Amino acid sequence: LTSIIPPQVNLTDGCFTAPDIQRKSTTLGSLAGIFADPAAWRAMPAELAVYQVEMLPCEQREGELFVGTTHLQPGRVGNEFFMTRGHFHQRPEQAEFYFGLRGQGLLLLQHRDGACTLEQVAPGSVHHIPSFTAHRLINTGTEVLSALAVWPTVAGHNYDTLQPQGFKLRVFAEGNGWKAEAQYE
Ligand code: PAN
Ligand code: ZN
Repeated sequence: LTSIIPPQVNLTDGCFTAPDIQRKSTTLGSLAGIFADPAAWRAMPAELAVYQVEMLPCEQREGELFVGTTHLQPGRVGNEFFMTRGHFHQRPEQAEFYFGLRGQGLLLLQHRDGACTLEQVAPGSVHHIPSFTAHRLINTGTEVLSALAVWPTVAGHNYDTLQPQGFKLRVFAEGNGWKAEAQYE
């Protein structure tokens, strides 16, 4: 019997070593309508990479799981921290786990009833994203925020449900910290 070398993930930064790893970069230019201050967004370079997702390939059938890492750069658009687009799952009952590995930030959860919660993301933090809950990572720190995620391959992404209003809560820099502001009722 022989043994195989599995893919490796560096748990201090979430970087994978695997021949067939898939990577997707999201630029500031592709995040139109996401940040609160459109003038500040327009004044910044569109080609700037705000976050990169790397994940292991997996067959997208019922019961299977994806694993991947989001690397979210530090930065702001105006006073608002860099963040992921955020989504409900296409199959909204599908849950997910996030694990903080590097950097400091927040996980914004918007529940089915519209209530929002913020969880502190830091190395070692474990985040259960329940069914029917939209989620977004926010980098409130000065270094890259990296979070590992595990989610069902059938979950999919639904970016439309949150539009046009977006999440009910936004997070802005205040002094050396942050403040959250409700956007609408
Ligand atoms: C993550 C996210 C990743 C990028 O893998 O897809 O952080 O965020 P957006 O998809 O909102 O741009 C995940 O939650 N998958 O389900
Ligand atoms: Zn998700």
